[in-house]
Parts: sequence; structure tokens; C-alpha cells
Amino acid sequence: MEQKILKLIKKYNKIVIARHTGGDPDALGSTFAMKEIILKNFPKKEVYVAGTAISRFKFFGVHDKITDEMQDGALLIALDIPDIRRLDGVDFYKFSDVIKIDHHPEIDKFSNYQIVNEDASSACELVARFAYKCNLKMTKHAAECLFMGIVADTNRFLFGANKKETYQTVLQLIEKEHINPNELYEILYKKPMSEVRLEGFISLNMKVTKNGLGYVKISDENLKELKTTSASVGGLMNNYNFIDGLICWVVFTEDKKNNVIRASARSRGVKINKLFEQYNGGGHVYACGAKLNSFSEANEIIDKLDDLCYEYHNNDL
Ligand SMILES: [Mn+2]
Repeated sequence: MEQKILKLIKKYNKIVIARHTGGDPDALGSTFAMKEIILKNFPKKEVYVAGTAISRFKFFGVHDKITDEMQDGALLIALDIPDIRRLDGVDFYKFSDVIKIDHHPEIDKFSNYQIVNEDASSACELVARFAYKCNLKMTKHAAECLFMGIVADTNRFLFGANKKETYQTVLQLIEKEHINPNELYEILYKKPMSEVRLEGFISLNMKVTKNGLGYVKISDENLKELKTTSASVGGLMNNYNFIDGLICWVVFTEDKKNNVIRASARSRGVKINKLFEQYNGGGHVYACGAKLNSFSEANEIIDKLDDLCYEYHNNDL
């Protein structure tokens, strides 16, 4: 498949690379690295990166404003995205061909040229493996982007920590591209005090059911007091892992600007993606999100997640 994908990339002069809405380091890292790799190897191509800019992650690169002209008859490379609906900044139906490289459970099969590997740590790992397998030249900055995506999606090698392919990929990035992980960690993990206080708020206010579900609701008023926004919650979710008695945790945050309640959930064993798909959301088996209409929908999710936790314990015993 790698060779087929490379052939398709070679065929097109105009290429747009896109990822899921709410860009995270894996989504940003994979798209910008892919752009640089293509340009390094095929400098004459026009390559654009779609998506809303994420101010915190300027390091990765500058997004392009995608016009009809850029999309018409062009090749779309969709990275870190399992469904058409959540593609950020492109009109899927304008493109002539689509390549998909992703590590989420598949939702839409929208490409015949795809690498979908749920066992991979990240889209960045898959892009790195693709590049090395095809003997493509890499840039140092592309390697840095890829490293950061792997680090972020594995939460510094906590998730999927037994997979040797992830370490092999990182070793290649360090050996061949001479990246310096220490410098990159600062870009990923330096955070404002307001975020630390938000983390404290979640810790203090998390209610835990006897089935091991933790949940917190954060109102707009709370966010104002904490001098932060609903967008900050997602990045903190992984911090509640490895807590005794907690197997699933969910945070609901009021997003007044968009008039939704953002739900973000993580799990250490209970499969939660199907439930979130029912609420117009989704994600990974153990890491999901959704945008809800109200806190009463949040209460429904709390009840259903608690049931899942109950079932999980009782199947396990
Ligand atoms: Mn990812």
C-alpha cells in the first residue's frame, strides 16, 4: 500500500493535507510533517495544510486558507481522522482522489488508498513509517513534528507502551534526523498557571461513583473564575490516569461561545467509543469526546457510563 500511496502523491501536482477538527499535536504534527516530506522530495508540487490554527501550537507550521481552486481536482491526504464529518477546513467532495492514514477505529471508509492501523500509537508514527519505508527524504523539522505527535498521543509513552514499533520509529527519528527530544518537551508541556489551577479544580470537584466512574461539570462561571476556557480541558484529561478506584472519567465543560457542552472522557478498560458515537461524538475506544446540547445530556452520559463501568467490573470478576 505504501508504494501505491507514493505513486498517487507523485501523480498529483496539487495536494491538500487535512486532519480532524480541534487539532492536537498528532493531527498537526502529521499534517505539517507530511507537507514538508512531500516538498523535500518533490519541490515543484503545490502542497497546502488545511484546518483552523491552534495558537498554542504555532511550532508545527502555518495553516493555509483553502480555496475552491486549491481543492478542485486536487489530491486530499487525510491524516489522523476516521470520518468525513470531522475533517477540518476542506470540502471532501471537491477532491479527485483521497489518501487516508489513521490510527482511529475506522468510521467511514472513504479512501481506497489507506493505511489504517489501530495498533499504531499515532498518525505521526504511521507517517514516519510510511516515509522511511518509501525511502523518502525527511527534514529535521518534520521529524520534530512527528516525534511530538507520537509523544502526545502516547502521553509520553504511557499508552501502548509495549509496542516496539513506536520505539523503533522514535529511534529512527533521533538517529537519522538528529532531533533533540528535551527541547521539544518544553514546547509540548510548558503550561500557564491557569491550566494548573483548572487541573486542581477538576481534581477537587471530581465525583466518583462506586463503580469507578469519575465525573465533573464545569460551568462558564467556573471557567471565568479560573481565567481559562473550555478548550483547555482536553489536554488535561490524561492526567487522571492511574488513580486507584477510577476506571473511567469524564469532564463536561460549558462552551458558551459555541453554545455547547463539551464532553471529554478517558477510560482504563471500559470501552466507551460506541456510547459517544450515539451523542454525535466519538474518538478512540478509550478516549472520546462529544459536543452536547445541554447538561441534561451530560447526566444521561454519566448514567450510561456508570452502567458500563458496572458491567465492566462484573464481567471482570
Ligand atoms: Mn492521533
